[in-house]
Amino acid sequence: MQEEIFSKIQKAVIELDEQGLAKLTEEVIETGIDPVEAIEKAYTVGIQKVGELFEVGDYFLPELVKAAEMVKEAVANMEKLIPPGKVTRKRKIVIGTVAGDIHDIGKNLVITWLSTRGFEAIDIGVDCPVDRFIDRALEENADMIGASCLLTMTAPQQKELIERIKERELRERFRVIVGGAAIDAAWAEEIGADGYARTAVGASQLVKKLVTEGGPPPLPQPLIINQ
Ligand code: B1M
Repeated sequence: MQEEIFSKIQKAVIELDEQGLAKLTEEVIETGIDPVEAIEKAYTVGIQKVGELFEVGDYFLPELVKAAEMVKEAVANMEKLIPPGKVTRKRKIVIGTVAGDIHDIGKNLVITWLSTRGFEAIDIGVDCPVDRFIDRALEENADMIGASCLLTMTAPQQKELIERIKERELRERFRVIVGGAAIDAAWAEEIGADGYARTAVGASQLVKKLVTEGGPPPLPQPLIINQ
């Protein structure tokens, strides 16, 4: 039954069926399906398929925007159901999407997961110049900075962020983690990040690991959570 609902959700996202999706989201909530599983196996898969249709030219920007809005709303409703977890000490992490990039669904999920795991995740939005990450992290007295990136073209911004932190002589002050569909673990290593996670759930595990066993920044090798 769960698998059936998940495939209906994927179909509703792909077919841009707004009303159908809203009903299915209600069904997920009412039947008590695990929201984490629903986000990962249904909504995320649906929006990824829309991305593939966009890539091959079957869908255009308006379809991409509509699907994204539908998924964003549904995911926001689902996120309210994720139970809070426990961590021993509350740490702060400033998170944004890099300059030139306005994708925020994944970043928002990372923030939700971190918040539900007891971390204080401060959202600095999208299209963030490197100094915005650093200034806000200083203002908030944060422990970590997280940069999300979905476009190959803007991945160098993550590198620039680390370079700028070094230039401002703050590299030993902040741990820096990177993620987003445009990058991978090898890139994280190349640019000298302290950690990389492939998914939002992975990001919460990564932050927890960095807090408990990471050592002071910069780490000689990034911690990688490839799940
Ligand atoms: Co855009 N887009 N888009 N788009 N879009 C992609 C990324 C693309 C792969 C689509 C494609 O061509 N197949 C492609 C990028 C190609 C590339 O560079 N490699 C692309 C393009 C080209 C563009 C435009 C340039 C299109 C145009 O204008 N011609 C434009 C760029 C605008 C800009 O940013 N300047 C554009 C615009 C848009 C919309 C506005 C329409 C919309 C975004 C709406 C929004 O975010 N509010 C959109 C969407 C929806 C997508 C796709 C279809 C879906 C992205 C998404 O939300 N995925 C995407 C295709 C795809 O990814 N297959 C695509 C679901 C989300 C849950 O996953 O964001 O990957 P994701 O996040 C994951 C992980 O990556 C990870 O955790 C999340 C959950 O597990 N993660 C982190 C993310 N951040 C992390 C940070 C961490 C750790 C983990 O630590 C800090």
